[in-house]
Amino acid sequence: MENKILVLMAISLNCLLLQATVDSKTLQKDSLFVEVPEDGKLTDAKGDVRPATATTNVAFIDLTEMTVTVTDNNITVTITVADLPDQFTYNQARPGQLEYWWQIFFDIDNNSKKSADDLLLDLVHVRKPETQEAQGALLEFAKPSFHIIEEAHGTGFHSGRFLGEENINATVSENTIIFSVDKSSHLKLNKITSSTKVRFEAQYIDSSNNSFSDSYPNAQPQFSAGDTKSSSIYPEI
Ligand SMILES: [Ca+2]
Ligand SMILES: [Ca+2]
Repeated sequence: MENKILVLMAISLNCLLLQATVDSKTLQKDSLFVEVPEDGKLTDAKGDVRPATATTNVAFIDLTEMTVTVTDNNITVTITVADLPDQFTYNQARPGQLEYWWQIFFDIDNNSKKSADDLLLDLVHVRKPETQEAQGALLEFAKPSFHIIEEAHGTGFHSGRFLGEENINATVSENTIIFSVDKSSHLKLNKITSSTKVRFEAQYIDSSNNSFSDSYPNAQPQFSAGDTKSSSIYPEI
């Protein structure tokens, strides 16, 4: 009898431990997105681009301060980085590869995961095939778009673009990238409200195919250089 009780106790303890493990995993997932505080301001540490092995300056993806302001009519997002140079060198990545990107995810279904129907605003540069290395200001080569996640799988997802630069006002001021979108540009934008949780990611892939990234909230990197393609963020490429 005593043995049986011990066994039962052991099983219960196991269940408790299992439960604790699940809970900590849930918490980790929760940290993928964050609520926007009333003043709209979010801050990230400076100097936390990963991996820390860059031999060139990657401060342009080092997120430091972000703001999100959502009204009934407009969505404005700012992303300040440690240093945004006046001139960038681009088209150093492999042809067809995402090279520079800054993204904000909106957790439309409020499940703290990247999932179907979540929305994504970004500023991206992909090296097109048969283009040469060039120099220019950020907005000469990187373009803003709004996407909807159609299907999420593991760390990757498929998404569809529904709004382009003609409807998204992107500007640069000092070290800050500013996006402003009228909600009347697309019905989907009405799903974004001041209580929608957000996540920021910035990434750069250099000429040797090394991937560097920063995110807020801080979490595991979503992609490494090896699986960037399988993430299929931009199926049109
Ligand atoms: Ca940072
Ligand atoms: Ca979600």
